[in-house]
Amino acid sequence: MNEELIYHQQLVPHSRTELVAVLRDQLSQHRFEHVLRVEQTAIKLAQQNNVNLEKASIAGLVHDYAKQRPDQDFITVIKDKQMDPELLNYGNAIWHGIVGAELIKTELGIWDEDILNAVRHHTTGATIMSKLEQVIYMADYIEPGRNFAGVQQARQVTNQSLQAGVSFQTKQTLQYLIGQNKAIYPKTIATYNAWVAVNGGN
Ligand code: DGI
Ligand code: FE
Ligand code: FE
Repeated sequence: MNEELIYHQQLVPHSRTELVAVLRDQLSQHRFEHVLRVEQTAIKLAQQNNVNLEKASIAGLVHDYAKQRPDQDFITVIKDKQMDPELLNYGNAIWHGIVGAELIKTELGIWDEDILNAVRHHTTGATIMSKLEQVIYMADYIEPGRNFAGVQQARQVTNQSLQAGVSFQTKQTLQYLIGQNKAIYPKTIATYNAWVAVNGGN
């Protein structure tokens, strides 16, 4: 059964229904349906891990808000806000979360840093992640529409322990990216070192 939360906390100047309508307008049908599944998965993980449900709903809905924006929109924000110039060596995969969070502030009126950090870090993770950030990182990976090899194990591990899920995904994603000869964004490596590598580098 789907949770349709009523927002009470003034984290967003819209009702959930209005926010959903904005997302339907911004995203393809395929991406929109992904976002709704991430929201529901995030709410479930939030319930299991004592995380604010309203934040989980909002962050789940908006995490891919900027995914279908043209590259130039991100490049403009990176330059205007003097974000890390290293970002310019990457593309939409890295930008839609980290840079997309800036668009979410001005365009959706969401200024809660906990929600914004969950969006920023949903692709690369981060060395230190709040429970909400962990919930969104995992919900994006295990939502019921995902069907890559290993997703069942990812769901089981995450249901046992949110942190173990973060570690599992971090390792799998890095292995996958290396297998594809992709450039690894330095924060992705930092996430791996913090969440997967054995203490002290031994
Ligand atoms: O936006 P989604 O498709 O729902 O999922 P996502 O935001 O987790 O991932 C977007 C893509 O980013 C996915 O294909 C994996 C890729 N990715 C994650 N970390 C890195 C990365 N790509 C590069 N090149 N470097 C990274 O460090
Ligand atoms: Fe994403
Ligand atoms: Fe996503």
